[in-house]
Amino acid sequence: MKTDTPQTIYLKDYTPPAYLVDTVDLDFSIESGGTVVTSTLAMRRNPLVSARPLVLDGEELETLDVTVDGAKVPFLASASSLTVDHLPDAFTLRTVVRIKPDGNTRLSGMYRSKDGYFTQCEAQGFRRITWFLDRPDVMSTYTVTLHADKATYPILLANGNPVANGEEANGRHWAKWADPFRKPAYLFALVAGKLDGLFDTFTTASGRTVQLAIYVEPGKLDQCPHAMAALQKSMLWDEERFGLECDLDHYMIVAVGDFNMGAMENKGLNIFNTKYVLARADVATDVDFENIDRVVAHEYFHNWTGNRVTCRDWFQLSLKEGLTVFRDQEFGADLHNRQTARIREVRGLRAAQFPEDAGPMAHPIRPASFVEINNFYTATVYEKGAEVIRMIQTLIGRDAFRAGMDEYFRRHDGQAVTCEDFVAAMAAASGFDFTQFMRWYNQPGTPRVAVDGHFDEETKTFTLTCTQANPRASDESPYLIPLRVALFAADGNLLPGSERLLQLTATTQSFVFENIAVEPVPSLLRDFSAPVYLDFDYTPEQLTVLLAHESDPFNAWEAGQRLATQLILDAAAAIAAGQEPVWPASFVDAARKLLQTQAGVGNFGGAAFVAEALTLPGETTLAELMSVVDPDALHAARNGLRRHLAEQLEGEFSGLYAGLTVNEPYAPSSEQAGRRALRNLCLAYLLELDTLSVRQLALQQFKTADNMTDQFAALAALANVNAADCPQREQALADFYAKWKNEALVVDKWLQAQSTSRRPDTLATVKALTAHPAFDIGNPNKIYALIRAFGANLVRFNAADGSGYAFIADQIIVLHDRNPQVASRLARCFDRWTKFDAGRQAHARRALERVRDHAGLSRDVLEVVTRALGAA
Ligand code: B3K
Ligand code: ZN
Repeated sequence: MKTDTPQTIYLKDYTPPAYLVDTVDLDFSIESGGTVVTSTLAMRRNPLVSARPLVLDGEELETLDVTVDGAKVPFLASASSLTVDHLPDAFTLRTVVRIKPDGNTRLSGMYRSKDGYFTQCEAQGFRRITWFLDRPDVMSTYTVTLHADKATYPILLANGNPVANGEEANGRHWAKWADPFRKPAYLFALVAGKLDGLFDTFTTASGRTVQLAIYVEPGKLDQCPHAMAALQKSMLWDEERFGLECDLDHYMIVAVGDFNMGAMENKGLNIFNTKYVLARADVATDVDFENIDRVVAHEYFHNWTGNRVTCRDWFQLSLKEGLTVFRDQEFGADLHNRQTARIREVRGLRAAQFPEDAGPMAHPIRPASFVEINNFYTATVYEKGAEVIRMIQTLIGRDAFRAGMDEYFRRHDGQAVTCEDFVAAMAAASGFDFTQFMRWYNQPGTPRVAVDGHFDEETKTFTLTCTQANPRASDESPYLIPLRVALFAADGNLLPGSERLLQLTATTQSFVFENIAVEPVPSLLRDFSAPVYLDFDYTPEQLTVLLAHESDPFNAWEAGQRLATQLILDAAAAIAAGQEPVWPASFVDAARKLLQTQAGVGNFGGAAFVAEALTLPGETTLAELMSVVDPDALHAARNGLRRHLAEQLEGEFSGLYAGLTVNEPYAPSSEQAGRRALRNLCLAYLLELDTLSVRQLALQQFKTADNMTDQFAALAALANVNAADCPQREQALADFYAKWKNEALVVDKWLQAQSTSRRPDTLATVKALTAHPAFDIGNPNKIYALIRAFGANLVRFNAADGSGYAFIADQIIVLHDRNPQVASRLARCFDRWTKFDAGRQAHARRALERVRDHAGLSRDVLEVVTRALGAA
């Protein structure tokens, strides 16, 4: 195969479609030699566009027939388009194609997985099923008929409502579905397979009954109740918070083990990665349970934000994704623990989105161009996009935001629209001027806000001077940045009246607080009110005050993270210079206080908060703060601090470990999950001491745990033990695999515990595991667990000898054609290669060039690798 010269597509080139499709009728005949797809489209010329030929999209289609109004017509077919000219203003286009789902390894379009056939059409998979105008601004109503062998594929599903079914000759059967809602092709879905179903109902606020179903591989029904409950909770929450009712008669979720990403919001027929459906206490962790709540909600919420109102073009992706992530974050916060939810969101943003925004793939939440749209389902579009929506709510308030949502649906229900349309609805409902705010949609890069505090004893004023900059932006105009602040007295009291929402609108701007008697401690960017880096020259004493007294949980946590960050970065510099790091007693004292307040004495008490506060910032996040990353020194520094805390606080950790046992039966409640999180954090700290008794304690927990959270925490902690000789580690790994080798998702955990291990031999282990029966190169979850997770293992992936780079490059080459989307995600492991020393850069460059020069490289990987090499 020859590499096509990749074409860049620009937002500025958008033009409306030349033709519209009013109705789509699809007939799928699923046979062993392939699937024959007959498509009948009622089409007409778009009256707003001047006459031109019809150009349909297609990919890997074997065209058997093309007729217009029943007559054969001349057409021009290439590998990716079918052109028909001299068409009447309105006509019926019928095409017949054969596709080969069994050979579809890309998992885009229609493909086979263990239990049957599934589809994934977003962004451009529908063209791999039939010739079509595969763009989101072409919306149609669909009817779909499926024919297949009844014994092998007893379940036949498509979007909408079942309208008829029957038997056919040769043991075959058929089913017909009709979706009454107009939708773009990317929301099309079908499933044909042997599946078990869990059924329930939901009654909407207006009294309509919606039939709910979750379909999973046979034998897994006992892992579905949590997802069903999550769906029902989401439906209720969206009515209560946004007044949005489910419009469907049938809402189905189908879980499939082979899936490129998390889940897909196809109208009325969501298709999910099993990872976000299946859960039972003994196989899923607290985090898995919570993620399932969030992802089920996310896909359900898309039914309004994405499906009823969709995107005009793929540049507008954040219109639906940023907004829907914001909605699922809010749902998760209401359902679980709002304090720790916000902390985790920011932790995730800093670990993934900030590096992305500083690297070669940096893009605005609404990109201006792309080569392959699948490369833009990113942390920026999703998570930074959600932060942008959150800022809108922060600026106008919750009530106006709700009014803005109402206005958005009033104006645009049934339409394919742009980010401007969304913001215009918010502006109309609130009267707020968002002109300057739009910069958040159009610029890449994380802005930095440097704040300086000046106390004037004479005038009793405290002045905050804020200076913003974003070197990645195309020009120097300032952003509109909402900055939540408060002032604290040195004894930790909040100064009355000092809580303010500042609006930064100029490059440098000062804000004066009056009647301030003594120099206060400013708490800045409370609740992380904007996705920026906030610089303030805090003293450790000031941060200790905030950690102990801040009433905003995010900023209390943030104060602890700032303290730890400074210590680790100083220690890394010392280690790099051949010196011993020094750990001040004040940090240990602050940590001790936190451990003592876990019973609820401190502001946020809760074990969950303490667990977050005592989790040191991750290596990837810290690396962003270094000008040249020394991954070994950073790793040694961070673990040095962990060990120091373990030595100094051994008594506290042991005491808490014993005291935090959960005595009730397992439930994935935030209360229990918080206790487990802190208890397992204590275990992991204690294991830094690597004594025989702690190893045995970990092994004991591993063996006796009645839930996966505790069992896996013990396994992961043991897998991290550096000592060459650790029989407890070997036993836990062997027992875990023996016990769970038939539970695919648990095997993923086993792979990940090893690929993320800090052990020096991790690369050798990962390489060996690629040949283990547990691994399967055709399954994205396995690749993510073993290979991509290794690529995110900062110290091992960035080994000085380049072995980590060479390994990932090999894997990209193995995968690039088989599954370009997954291969391209692996290529993103190289995003930060220019932040390392010259020796590492030389190795990384060689690895990247080797991938780039591979003949026939897929467009997805080529875009990522070219941008990475262009960054040097
Ligand atoms: N909309 C899908 C993502 C599709 C990704 C295509 N490469 C899932 C979601 O965001 O809900
Ligand atoms: Zn989404």
